[in-house]
Amino acid sequence: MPKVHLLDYVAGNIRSLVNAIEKCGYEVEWIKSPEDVKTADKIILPGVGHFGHCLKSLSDAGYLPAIHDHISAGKPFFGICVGLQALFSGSEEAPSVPGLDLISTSLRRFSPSNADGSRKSVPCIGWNDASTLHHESSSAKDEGGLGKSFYGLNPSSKYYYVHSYFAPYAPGHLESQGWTVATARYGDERYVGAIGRENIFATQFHPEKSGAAGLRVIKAFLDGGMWSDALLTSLPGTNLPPSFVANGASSSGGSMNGLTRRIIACLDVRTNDAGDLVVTKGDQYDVREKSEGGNVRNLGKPVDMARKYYTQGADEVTFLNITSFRDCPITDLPMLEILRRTSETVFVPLTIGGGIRDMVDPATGKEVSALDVAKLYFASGADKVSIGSDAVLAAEEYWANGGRGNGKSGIETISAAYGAQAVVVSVDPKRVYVSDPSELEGKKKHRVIKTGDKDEQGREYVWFACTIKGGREVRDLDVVQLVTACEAMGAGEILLNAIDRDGSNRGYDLELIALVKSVVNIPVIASSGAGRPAHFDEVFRQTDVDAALGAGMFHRGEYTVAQVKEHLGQAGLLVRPFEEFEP
Ligand code: 1PR
Repeated sequence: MPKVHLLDYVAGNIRSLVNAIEKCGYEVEWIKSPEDVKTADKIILPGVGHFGHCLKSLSDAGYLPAIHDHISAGKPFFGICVGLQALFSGSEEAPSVPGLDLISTSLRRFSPSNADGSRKSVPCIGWNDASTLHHESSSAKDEGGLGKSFYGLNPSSKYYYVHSYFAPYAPGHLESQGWTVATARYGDERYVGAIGRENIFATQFHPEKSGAAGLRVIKAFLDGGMWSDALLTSLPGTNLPPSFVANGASSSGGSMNGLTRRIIACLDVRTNDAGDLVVTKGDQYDVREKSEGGNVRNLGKPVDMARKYYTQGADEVTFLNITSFRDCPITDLPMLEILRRTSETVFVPLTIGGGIRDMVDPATGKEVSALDVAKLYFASGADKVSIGSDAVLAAEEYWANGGRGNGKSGIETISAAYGAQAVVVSVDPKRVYVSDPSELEGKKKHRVIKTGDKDEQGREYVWFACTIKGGREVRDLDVVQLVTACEAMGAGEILLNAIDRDGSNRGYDLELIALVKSVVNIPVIASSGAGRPAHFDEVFRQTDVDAALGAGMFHRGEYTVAQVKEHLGQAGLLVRPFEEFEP
C-alpha cells in the first residue's frame, strides 16, 4: 500500500482521518520527531483547537523548520483546519504566536452579527461550500476552463467546517501570488475554504468528516491530482453557484448564513435486559415497553444503524450512552468499540455523550477526570463529546461562585484541551408551570415565559427546569442559567432536548428553542418531538436554530433522513446533497 505521513502533535482525535486515508487505499505512517519529516514524501498536518496552542506545540517540538524544509524541497504538504491556518502569518486567536507565514494574511474571528443586524453563531459549525467559482478571476477558469476540478473539489458539494477564526478572502489578492483559492461564505464574511499552490494544499474544512465529497479531496491529494478533468457536475437538488458571485453576496436561498440545514440522527444506547448494547428510544425518557414485563425497547444495533443513517444522508450522528450515570464509561468497552467501528465507515461528525465527569475507576480505585474520559472517546473516533448531568452541576457551582467557573469542570478542561467546538452540552429541561410569574418572586430568579401551550389546569406561564441523571432528578436551575453558564465556561454547542416532547411526535418545543437561542451565541441543536419531515421545516423557519435532531421517527422506520432532506429541499431550504464515493 502507498504511504502518507501524518503529523499528530496534539495527542488526539484523528482516528477518522486515519480511517479516511485507509479508505482511499493508503497506509499511515506516524511522524514522531522532526527527523521523521526528512524521510517523509507526503505529509498531512491535521489540527484542531487553539491556533496558539497548536503552533506553539509544533514550534517547541522543533517541527516548524522541518515543515519549512519539506515544503521548500517541493514535497507534497496537506494542512487541515488549524493545519491550514498554520500557513498564514498569524491569528487574532493568539496574536503573539507567529504562523509559518507562507501566506501573509492574518486570521480573524467571525463576528456574531452581520451588517444588516442578523445574527450568526460562533463557532461556525456546519456544511458549506469550497468553491473555486466565486470570482471572475477564478483559477479554475485560468487553468483550463470550468470543467477542471481543483483537488477533487466540486462547487455544488458541501464540506464540514467547524471553526471560529477564518482567513478573509479579498478577490484577486491571493491569486496574484499564485494561489488557487476555494471559498465559503459565512454571513457576510467570505473566507478561504481551501487553498493551494504547487506542492502545498490546505483545507479549512475537515475532508475526513465531509462524506464522499471529502474523501474525494483526500484521494486527490494522495494521488497527486491537483487538477482533474472530473466535470464539475451539478448534484441532484442543487445548482452550481453562478460562476460570478460578487464577494459577500448571498449565492443560495434558504441557507443559514451560507450553511446547509444540518440534520442529526441520534442513537440512545444502553444495555438491554439480555446484556447487549442496543439502540433504544422511549417517550419522556421512559425506554421500557408499556406491556407486561417492561423490557428495554430494542430498536437495533448501534453500528449498523449509524451506518444506515450515514447512507441516508445524515449530516451528523450522535450516540448517547443513557445509563452511564450508573455505569462507568471507562470500563464500558463495548461503547468505545461502537465508536471505533462506526468511525471506520461513517465519515460525518460523531458525537458521544453519557458519563463524562470526574469519577473513580472501579477496577483500580484511581481518580479519572472528565478530560480523561473524553480523551478515551476522542481516541476511539468521537469528534465531540456531549456533557449532560455534569454540566448542570458545574453551572450550579458557577452561579454559586458569583458567575465564575473554577477552571476544573469537564466543560472547562475539555474545552481548553480540544477547543470549544469539541464540547457539546446536552440539556434535559422539563416545563414547570405557574399561574402567575409573581409565584416565583423571592425565590430563585427563573426566566419565566408566557406559553401558547398551557397545561391541563390552564396555567400559561412556564419556566424550564434542568434535570440530571436522565431526567430522574429535577434541579433548581433553569435552562437560561444553565446555557449561559456553559457558554461562559467554554461549551461550543447546545444539544437542546425537551423531556415533555421526547418521543411525542408532536414537533419541537419552539418556545424553548427560541428562548435558548435568544441568550447564547453558540450553535443550538433542536431535539425532542420530531415526528415527521414538516417538523424540521417548522423549527428551521420559526426559530433560527442551527441544527435539528431526530431519533424515534428514524428508528421506527416511519421516515428516512433522506425523506426529511427531500422535504426541506422542496420547501426551499438548503440541504447537503448526498454523494457516493468509489475509492
Ligand atoms: O448525564 O452526561 O451522563 O449524559 C446522559 C445523556 O443521556 C444525556 O444527554 C441525556 O439527554 C441522555 N438520556 C438519559 N436518559 C435518557 C432516556 O431517554 N432515558 N435520552 C436520555 C435522551 C434525548 C434525545 C432524544 C431526543 C429525540 N434522549 O437524545 O433522542 O429526545 O427523540 P425523538 O426524536 O424520538 O423525540 P450524562
